[in-house]
Amino acid sequence: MKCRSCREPAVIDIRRHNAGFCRDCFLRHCREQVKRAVEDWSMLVPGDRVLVAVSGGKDSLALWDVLLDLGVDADGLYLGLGIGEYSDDSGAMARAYAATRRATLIEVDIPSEYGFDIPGAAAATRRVPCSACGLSKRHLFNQAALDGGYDVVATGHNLDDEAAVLFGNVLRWNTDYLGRQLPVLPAAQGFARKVKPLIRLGERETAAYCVLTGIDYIVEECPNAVGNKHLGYKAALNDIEAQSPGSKAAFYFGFLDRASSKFAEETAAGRDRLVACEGCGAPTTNAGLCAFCALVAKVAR
Ligand code: Q46
Ligand code: ZN
Repeated sequence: MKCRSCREPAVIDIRRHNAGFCRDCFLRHCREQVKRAVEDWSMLVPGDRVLVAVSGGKDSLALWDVLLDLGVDADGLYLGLGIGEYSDDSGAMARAYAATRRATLIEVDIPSEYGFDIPGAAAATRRVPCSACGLSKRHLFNQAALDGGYDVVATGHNLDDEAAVLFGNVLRWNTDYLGRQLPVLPAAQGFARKVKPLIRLGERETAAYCVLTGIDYIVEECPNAVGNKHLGYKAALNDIEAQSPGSKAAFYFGFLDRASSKFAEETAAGRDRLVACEGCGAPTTNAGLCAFCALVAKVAR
């Protein structure tokens, strides 16, 4: 197979584009896809200070790399989740990347700063680990952005992630989630803007990006991901994609173009119910403590 752009031998083929690319043209393609997502959705404006949520995995490191290459003022934020060896190794990858690019990496270590780790929080609250983890991440990313004067939090959700989340939300008709499943959520009182610049790239592409640019990333999945619903939805969509390349992108982008606005009212209604958390002041729909402060309090008990 030859590169679609320059006709040199291809190193990767992308079936949904029906195209192969050589190394340099592929890396350019990745940057163009990110640039296009950013422009199409007005994710960034000139002068924005961006905080990239960095896990040490392929997606977040590829995102940080592309944003830096595009000249975006982007620092990283790594959250120590206290998930054993997985956390040790992923933190090391994030630090090593930041050092090679001489980029700023902010670290928040949940066990030392809040007195719990994700497995412990899950056990104490009888939640599944990913639920305790997800709410902690959302809270702490937002808080770090506000504290650090950042305009935007950028996350490494890629096309496969977004299509799988959409699939799960459609299966259960979680209409309030569907209204919020957008590549950009504007800033609001107490919330930094949230953007997902990788929506036009699949995870095979972000992995190839890292391999071809020599970025070392943690290959192992978090041990808590094994057997979770999200991976099941991804596998189901991968089967469909293998039969019919382009289905995943058609599903997700079709939703954004033709259906997402239909759920906006429900999402706006949720926003109207926000009050300030009595513990930390963050906006929440709970009376009393926000979900994160309630989690901290419960684990302390
Ligand atoms: S890190 Fe956290 Fe993921 Fe691990 S505990 Fe679940 S949510 S699987 S992206
Ligand atoms: Zn709170």
